[in-house]
Amino acid sequence: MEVLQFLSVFMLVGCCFVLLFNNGVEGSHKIYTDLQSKHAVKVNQLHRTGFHFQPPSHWINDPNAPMYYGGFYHLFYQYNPKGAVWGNIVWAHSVSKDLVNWEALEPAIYPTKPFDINGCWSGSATILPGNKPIILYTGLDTQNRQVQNYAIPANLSDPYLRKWIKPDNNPLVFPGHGVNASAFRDPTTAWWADGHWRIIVGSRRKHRGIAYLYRSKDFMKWTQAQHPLHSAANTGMWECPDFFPVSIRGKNGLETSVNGEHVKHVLKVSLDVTRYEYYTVGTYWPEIDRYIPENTSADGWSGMRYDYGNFYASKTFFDATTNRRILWGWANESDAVDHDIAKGWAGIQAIPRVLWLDRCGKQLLQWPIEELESLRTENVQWSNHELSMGSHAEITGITPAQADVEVTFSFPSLDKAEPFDPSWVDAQQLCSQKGSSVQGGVGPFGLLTLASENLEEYTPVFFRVFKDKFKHVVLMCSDAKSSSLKRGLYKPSFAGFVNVDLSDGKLSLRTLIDHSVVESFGAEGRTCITSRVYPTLAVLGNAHLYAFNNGTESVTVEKLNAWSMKKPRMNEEGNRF
Ligand code: DQQ
Repeated sequence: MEVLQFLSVFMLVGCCFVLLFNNGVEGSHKIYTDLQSKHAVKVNQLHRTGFHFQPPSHWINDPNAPMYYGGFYHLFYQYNPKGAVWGNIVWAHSVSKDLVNWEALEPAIYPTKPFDINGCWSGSATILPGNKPIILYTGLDTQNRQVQNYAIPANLSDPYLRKWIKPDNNPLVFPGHGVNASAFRDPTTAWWADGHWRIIVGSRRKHRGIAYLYRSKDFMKWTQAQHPLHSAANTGMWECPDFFPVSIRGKNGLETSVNGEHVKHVLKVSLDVTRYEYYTVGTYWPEIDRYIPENTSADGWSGMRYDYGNFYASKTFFDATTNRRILWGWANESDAVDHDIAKGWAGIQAIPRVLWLDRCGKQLLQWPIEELESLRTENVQWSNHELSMGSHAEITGITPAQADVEVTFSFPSLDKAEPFDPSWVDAQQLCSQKGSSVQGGVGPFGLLTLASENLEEYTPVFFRVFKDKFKHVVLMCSDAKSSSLKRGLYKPSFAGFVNVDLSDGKLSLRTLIDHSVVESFGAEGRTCITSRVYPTLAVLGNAHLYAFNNGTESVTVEKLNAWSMKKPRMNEEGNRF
């Protein structure tokens, strides 16, 4: 009893501390009042990325309202123009012709009105009939309530959409009766069904994560539906929900309002409590406005993830010009706040990914947009290169700190796979126990990325195959444990299981390496992991790349194709299309 009392007091004090610390506003980002307006004196280039999306300096977080309009891809994002930690947030805006080269424009939305004076937080774009974009975003009003506002372009004939108007009939949506006004944010792209537009807004009631549903005939007057579109117990605040249809056949994306026989739906939520996301695949019935996940989609902490690493607040959009559904996600830092201040910047966006439903209908597949391949330059190829137990072979002839690597490994048999203990449900924990250097049977094998010459530092991305009673279990890891000699960094052993058929004795891996980010796609995009790492020795020209095998079964690099990656135009001053 005493222990229970102690725990409740402890939790109560903890909650008060969190609320006080956040100025009473329940927002998910830590607030450093003394640092948020500290301009970067100098931007440290060492760990800046070569081909990932980032502004020239300061803090970025969530991607907002991605869309295609007027011949340009538009990306907005949460940005602090005054410092390298979260704060002073505005909607920064960039445009691109190819999702690879970017030009920065003036911020599109920033606090000016009573309905957003305390913050312009995340939101989404909808293209209304007549090709008219409209943005819905969360404003923090004069009382710090989270309300949903809209903004429209001042001039539709400007393909850059430089100026946005926030009309005075805002906010469109107030937190209704019983809705927690400090946990009510991140409206989705709207979809049209049964004569109404619909959106969902992320929230929570106590510990239950909720996607509140709103309907409107004219996009201006919104009514809260009697019940949420979906909710799940004990998942905490749902940030940045995303809800969209996927085709049950083929790779083509679908416009957000499409539904029918050949369609399933995906609901993704970002869990504020731990900063990871999960998604479910299910069915949406517009007549009753219910979404029900399939029984193969765990709806909670053990759910499927787009990415098992640094990847949060993601958002998709439908690119009608190429029929793709494209995913953007924020690859947050893993270093400490004083490092961010010293760097003068924090946060990047992961490479945009095409996303579609796997043939089995149970999970999504993801792959970097093909436009990225335009940056590939020097190329090295291997075929049938055997990796005996305990060996590592250097991949030379490209720039290992800025590279794109595609590799297929094969193994003659699975007989030596280690036994799987069914209590191993947590992939990350398993990866941290059985790292890349602990000998296994089939695996660990993979790549040692951002490695120093004598392996004082390296970020291994690898597979390890286990034998369960009736099937094989494949673990994929991106392990930051040995990524840097620097202290005080978060160095997680990110990992996920890979649902893949091993009957052909092969496993493939694609890894994008970019100075402080290693973004990996296992088994054709079945499991993806992004790690943010900060090597001290394995930097720039001193970084190395190896293929390795630490399993007793020999493994062959059946095919390897690796490229140095060029730097695109990336939001620099004077960069004009
Ligand atoms: N970031 C935004 C919020 C969102 C959170 C504020 C997720 O709208 O819930 O910058 O990272």
